[in-house]
Amino acid sequence: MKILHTADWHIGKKLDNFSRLEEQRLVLNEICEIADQEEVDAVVVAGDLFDNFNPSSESTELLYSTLYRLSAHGSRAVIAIAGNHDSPERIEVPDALAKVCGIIFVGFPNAEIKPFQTQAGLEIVKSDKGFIEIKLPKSEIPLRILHTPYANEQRLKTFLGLEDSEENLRTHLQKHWQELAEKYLDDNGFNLLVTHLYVMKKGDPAPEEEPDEERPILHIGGAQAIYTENFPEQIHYIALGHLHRYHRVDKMPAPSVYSSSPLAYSFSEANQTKYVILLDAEAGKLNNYRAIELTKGKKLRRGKFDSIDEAIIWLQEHPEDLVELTIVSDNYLEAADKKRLTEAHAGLVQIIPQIKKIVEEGGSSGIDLTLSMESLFQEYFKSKNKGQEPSEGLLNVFREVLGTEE
Ligand SMILES: [Mn+2]
Repeated sequence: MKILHTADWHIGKKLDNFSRLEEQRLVLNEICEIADQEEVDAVVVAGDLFDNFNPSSESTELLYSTLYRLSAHGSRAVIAIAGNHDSPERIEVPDALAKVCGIIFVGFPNAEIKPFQTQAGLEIVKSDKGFIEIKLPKSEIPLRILHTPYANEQRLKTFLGLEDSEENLRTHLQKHWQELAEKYLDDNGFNLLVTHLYVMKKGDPAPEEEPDEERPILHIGGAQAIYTENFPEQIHYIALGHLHRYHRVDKMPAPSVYSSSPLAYSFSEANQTKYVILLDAEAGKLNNYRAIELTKGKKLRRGKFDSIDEAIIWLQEHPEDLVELTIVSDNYLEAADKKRLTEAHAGLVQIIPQIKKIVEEGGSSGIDLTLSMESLFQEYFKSKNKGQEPSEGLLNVFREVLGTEE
């Protein structure tokens, strides 16, 4: 049995003002082609299908048409769960139509999927809260899936009857999974758990380079973090979504893997290669899994220069990329320089001015009112801008305002 694991499509996501929809179209097409070439039996999309709760009609169309292609006319199981960016209600809306094609949407934790059968011979043979067993047309062995969409505390309270505290979240999910595992899982099938959560190996440091919005909420003590030791040992593979970097979190009790998002969605992901994961499975075990590199979409590139001319040369060397540029200088970045930079590159997302000089915060010695108006302005500007000197251009404007320009 072959299973494809992907996650964090974030359809409709923009990088600042830059739409990524065309790149998404290309990379999702690439994923469909991989599924066909590898003749996979099932596809698991581990959450954050859309980037926001109210996706545009273009985004919706792209999600549905992609999942439909992946379903191969109801012969391939496609299971898509909600992430923290998805509206769980909205994810489940097309359910009645989706099932005809073998597409299973899971919006809420603990959802119970009503059994169905497609004309191509795909069938849900068992179902419980948070669990399905699928009979696939081309596979002898059943595929069992424990499905847990993103669950914040609110959703967990509502759908799992959770009370407070972080320990409760972990123990509650552990107990929930354990009960399902004992009831339904043995080595006569392949057992997969799919979830959209922040998962770490207990004791490991938290990953640093992650998009801000996917970081765990630390002020509630990392309440969203689930430990790999919370997964039941009957599971053969844990398909994760949420963090955008490809990595295996742990190998015990089974490989728990973040597949990565298909595109780099923030500059913190600038140097990452993106993948989908192909599983080769049989009854009772995972033979192996392989990360297949995705090649479509723009590169995100970060550059840092202290000369505008050098920055422009570098920008012109990378015309196809989306770029974040840091300009190191003594002074405020002049409008004219900013203009030269933006005109040099169509994909310049952000210019970050970085001031070299950091003047130590001296004790406030009072204001010397005998100084000239211009000196007072310079002192004021420096005090408001971390010691940065006003540029000559700005001083000229100031002089003009004062009417003292020669
Ligand atoms: Mn997420």
